Amino acid sequence: MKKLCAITPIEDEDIRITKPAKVAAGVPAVMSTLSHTLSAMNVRTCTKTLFSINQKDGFDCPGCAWPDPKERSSMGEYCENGAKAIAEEATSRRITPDFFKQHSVVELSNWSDYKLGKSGRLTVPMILKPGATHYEEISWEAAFAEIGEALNSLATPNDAIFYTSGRTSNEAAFLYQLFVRQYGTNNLPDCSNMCHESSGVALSETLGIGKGSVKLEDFYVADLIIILGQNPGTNHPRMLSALEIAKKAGAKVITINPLPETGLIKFKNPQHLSGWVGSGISITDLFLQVKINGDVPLIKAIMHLLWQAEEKNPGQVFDQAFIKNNTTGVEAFLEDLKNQDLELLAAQAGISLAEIKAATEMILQADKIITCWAMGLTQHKNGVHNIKEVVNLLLLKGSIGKPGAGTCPVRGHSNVQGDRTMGIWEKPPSSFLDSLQEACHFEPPRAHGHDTVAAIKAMAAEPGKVFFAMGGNFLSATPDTEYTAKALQNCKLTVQVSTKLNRSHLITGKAAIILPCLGRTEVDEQQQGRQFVSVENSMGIVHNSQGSLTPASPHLKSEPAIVAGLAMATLKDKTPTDWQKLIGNYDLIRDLIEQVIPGFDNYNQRVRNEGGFYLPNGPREGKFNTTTGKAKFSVNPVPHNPLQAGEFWMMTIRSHDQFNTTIYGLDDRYRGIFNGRRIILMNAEDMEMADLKEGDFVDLTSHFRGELRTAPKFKVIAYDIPRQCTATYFPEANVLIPVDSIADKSHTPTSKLVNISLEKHTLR
Ligand SMILES: Nc1nc2c(c(=O)[nH]1)N[C@H]1C(S)=C(S)[C@@H](COP(=O)(O)OP(=O)(O)OC[C@H]3O[C@@H](n4cnc5c(=O)[nH]c(N)nc54)[C@H](O)[C@@H]3O)O[C@H]1N2
Ligand SMILES: Nc1nc2c(c(=O)[nH]1)N[C@H]1C(S)=C(S)[C@@H](COP(=O)(O)OP(=O)(O)OC[C@H]3O[C@@H](n4cnc5c(=O)[nH]c(N)nc54)[C@H](O)[C@@H]3O)O[C@H]1N2
Ligand SMILES: [Mo]
Repeated sequence: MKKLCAITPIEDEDIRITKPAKVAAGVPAVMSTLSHTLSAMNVRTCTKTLFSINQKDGFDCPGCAWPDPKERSSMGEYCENGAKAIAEEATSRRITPDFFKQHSVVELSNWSDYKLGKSGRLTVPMILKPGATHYEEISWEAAFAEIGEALNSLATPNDAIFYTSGRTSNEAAFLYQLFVRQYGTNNLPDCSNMCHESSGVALSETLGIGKGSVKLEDFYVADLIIILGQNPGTNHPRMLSALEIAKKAGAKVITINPLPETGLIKFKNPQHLSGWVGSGISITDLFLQVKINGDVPLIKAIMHLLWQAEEKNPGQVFDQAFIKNNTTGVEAFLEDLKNQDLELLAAQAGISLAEIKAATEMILQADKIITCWAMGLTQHKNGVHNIKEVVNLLLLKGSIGKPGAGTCPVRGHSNVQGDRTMGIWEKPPSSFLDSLQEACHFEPPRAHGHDTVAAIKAMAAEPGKVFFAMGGNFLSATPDTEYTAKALQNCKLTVQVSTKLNRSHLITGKAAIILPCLGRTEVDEQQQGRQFVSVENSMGIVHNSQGSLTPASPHLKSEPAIVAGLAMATLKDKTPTDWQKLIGNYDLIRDLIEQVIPGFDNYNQRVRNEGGFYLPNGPREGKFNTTTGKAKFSVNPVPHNPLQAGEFWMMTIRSHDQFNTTIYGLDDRYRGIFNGRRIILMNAEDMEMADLKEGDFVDLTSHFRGELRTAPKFKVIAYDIPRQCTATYFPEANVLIPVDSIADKSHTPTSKLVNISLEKHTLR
């Protein structure tokens, strides 16, 4: 029998557990930076790269979307995890055609994600022909022709799916959507569908723009910063520097999280001398250890207390003038709030009344409040409600549209926000399509396309589709890994534009193609000379990014050049666009963007200004482009997540040594977990009730509408986490997340809440 590819290989691990760290960053972070970078590249490349990250003439860190301060640190404006991201890309290891001759696809699929990633950079286009066991080399021209032919043979363009991960530059993203729409579909799912889509939906409905409203400078003058469902010490380490400045200027911080994340407790800034020798700065003033998905009842309880205080002292608590002039819906909102039962809310949140009162007191005192959040709020069935409830709190306090206050959804991928601005969206607004039609002289399709989950289901439902990915690792990042694998294997062709080898190259359609591309750190030479690209950070600032390293291979193409090659091979003479000309000089792409997308006037000139330029943001100026023309209060019900006997809530989180599905290393230093990833964090009392000891292995089963999914062999770790709550790492636990378990409206997979049960390990 033909050996099958492993979808989720399981390695034997010798996991070591210590106490969680008390302080984030400091000297251990510097040591870790050096060990990761020096093991991947030589000292010269290492220093050259680290010092040009996020500098004004350097490249944008591919690590995350946190903005750069005006004053850049001379020690390099990067963090430990940004350095790991760079080391991963600037590694000196290479994957050559010989590598693929030596290792069959089945063999590679049995390697861990860690080992796949450490194999090095992809260097030449490769094809896996139908029925073949090994990838073989193919020329760019032949690869484009194969893909073009497959696309043109589909019954309808809607049988093709074009995924984007969030590292793609504005220029590449714009060209990509232009090609896809000229080809004839809006099937443009992206990683945002699994990430901040709930934020986009909630903020658009309530405030009129799907982005945050604060700038970095606002942190420095805020009275209070509330951080919900986010772990910046690992995922946005440079945010800790902003929090450090805010704290020194007198701001208070409330943290809402089921886990006491080290970075939010204490921080030693490695970019200052004091971070090397001092004892560090305390970040959180009040930690509310909420149950998983307990945020709505918690915020409601706080707002109920605020309302009681306002009743006692009218006009002293709420910003009545702001509410009157700038909002709608406050009556229905207050009606619902008054009728809430405080004790019940506290129980649902898992927070004591005393702590809720302490939080309320801090909010009462604060005039300028910033709320920050990430996946802990968005990846829930009620993800949209979670964020709308956060907006309600800001509106009551008039904490939006003034310095030091507003919304801060902290984005993930370094250009995920820019990609959406560029039109990577399965549901493009008609105004965008109208401008595209006018500027680019073609009729874009109007019907909405598939988002990520819908795309998986469409591929599973019908054989013979074509799946194309601009970056990312679709198989491992999406939910329900076994189901998604079948969906991809059902395709006639799957294509990945990638820098590094990952599991999506190994679990493929009948045929598969790998197109290797330049990374951020590398020089991009085109016909008219050296090019730069631009990106939009989490706070709406568009700035340029230019690589300085010699490309990993002379055969790599830039993402814009790949899109152009594909467009010419697929559309042939049916395109009104001069693709060749556009990629000869990216200024021409930016000219086109300027014609189509509002806010990009004088793009070429302004993007060359130091620090870039800021995109228009209504809420920042007190303008709310909603259906009522004002900011909207909303009524968000308390979620109910019943547990059957023996069940727990499970959230999937990131360790300190990973970037999504890229596994940099096997440690989660801050949480005290070393040398392995198949772990489950549990409350010690729950363990006792379940007759489990630390170090026991368990098999996990998820329960959803009568469907069962299993994942074997996770090591139990006793951890400071609320009762009934557990945590595992993404992507190991993605097999347990049902494809139909998605957020209302945003369709984001509920990666932070799945019901599971556990049995002592016996499977496999
Ligand atoms: N180094 C590194 N940097 C990254 C990434 C990476 O993988 N590695 N990924 C990037 C991407 S794409 C993204 S989207 C971001 C992700 O950044 P985060 O959202 O910080 O990442 P997660 O690990 O998913 O962490 C979610 C946090 O939410 C908490 N949480 C879970 N459920 C709940 C809940 O119901 N309520 C509350 N209040 N909290 C909850 C968890 O305990 C955890 O602290 O980071 C980006 N930056
Ligand atoms: N269970 C669970 N699932 C989740 C999440 C979770 O918290 N829990 N988080 C979700 C979130 S927030 C996100 S954003 C998604 C992430 O989903 P994706 O964006 O699809 O996944 P990544 O792991 O970031 O993609 C990594 C791959 O991108 C490629 N790559 C890196 N740099 C470049 C580049 O410059 N160009 C190109 N073309 N390719 C490049 C490399 O080949 C690398 O292997 O996962 C989601 N999945
Ligand atoms: Mo993300």
